[in-house]
Amino acid sequence: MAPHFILHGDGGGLADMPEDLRARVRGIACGAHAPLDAAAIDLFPALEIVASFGVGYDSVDAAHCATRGICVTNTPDVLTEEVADTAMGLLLMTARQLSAAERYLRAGRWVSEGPYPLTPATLRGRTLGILGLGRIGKAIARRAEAFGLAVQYHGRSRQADVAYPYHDTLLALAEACDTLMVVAPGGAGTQALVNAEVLEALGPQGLVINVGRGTVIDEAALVAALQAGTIHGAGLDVFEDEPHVPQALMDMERVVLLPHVGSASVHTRNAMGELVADNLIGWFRDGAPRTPVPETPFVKGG
Ligand code: NAP
Ligand code: 8YV
Repeated sequence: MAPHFILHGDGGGLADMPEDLRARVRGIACGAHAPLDAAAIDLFPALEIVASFGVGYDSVDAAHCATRGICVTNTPDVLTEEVADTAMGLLLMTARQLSAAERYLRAGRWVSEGPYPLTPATLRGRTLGILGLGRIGKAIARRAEAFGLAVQYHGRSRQADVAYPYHDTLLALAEACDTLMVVAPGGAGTQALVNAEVLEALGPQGLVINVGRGTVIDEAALVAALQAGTIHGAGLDVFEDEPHVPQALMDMERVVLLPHVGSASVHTRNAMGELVADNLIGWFRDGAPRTPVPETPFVKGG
């Protein structure tokens, strides 16, 4: 099959591309690891589309793209179930200290010291508060119901298609639950929403799981709350400054840390990659991308 595109660049610095080449670039495929701010976007005067590899697109200045008529696309739906699976795994690992228990076995301590200590925390009897009951949040909620957990949620608006109790502030949600599942997008609107007050409201049995974006939690406040016993534990797949994880979190046994693997199976990453390609092909061949973000609902030439 003939290639659809002439490819340039391999994730290196955009500013390092020769100016005459930048002038000809009409589409960019990118991931969250390579932020595209307004200055980077404006290096490409002929740019028509930014196809982002991921559902969260806080790393792309979509508002700026909108002002230039540049279409931004993301990869919704194809990763929803995978990320929800990861979120439930992380919750279970955190409540029952499963990675610490495995480290104990591998270190030979089952043989030398006897059974692993009983875990102070359990999923039994917990109420799961979901911050961001969107596509992934709802898939997590369905799984949580099957695990016997009560589900409540907060977002900017009530969701019409679910009957879970809604709280119009995050603090009210935290006061009503002991387990907080963060699956809201990053960006200015959610920056440090989960702060010291919210963590305190969860109480000493509190668990915080984050599969959304690291920036949604005030990481310093989280470290302080864990160190002081204000909450019991945390399970984190995302961090403020990836791939850097604060040593204070690394040092805590009641914290489970994953290297942003929510969608990271071959199956799901292939589906995401295909959607990136379909968006680019859709734009250049048919004039309409498959999954534009709400800020740029553009069709080509219109
Ligand atoms: P989605 O369907 O758009 O859901 C996002 C939810 O967040 C919506 O329910 C929205 O509700 C809520 N929300 C948005 N802004 C908010 C705010 N300022 N305050 C409170 N709630 C807010 O997106 P999705 O497909 O479920 O993906 C959610 C996020 O998961 C992505 O943006 C990404 O950051 C993260 N993610 C992480 C991984 C990973 O590997 N860990 C993988 C995929 C996705 P309202 O509009 O009513 O506020
Ligand atoms: C990816 C994600 O790991 O979709 C998202 O928002 O965070 C993950 O699925 C990431 O986008 C890869 O760059």
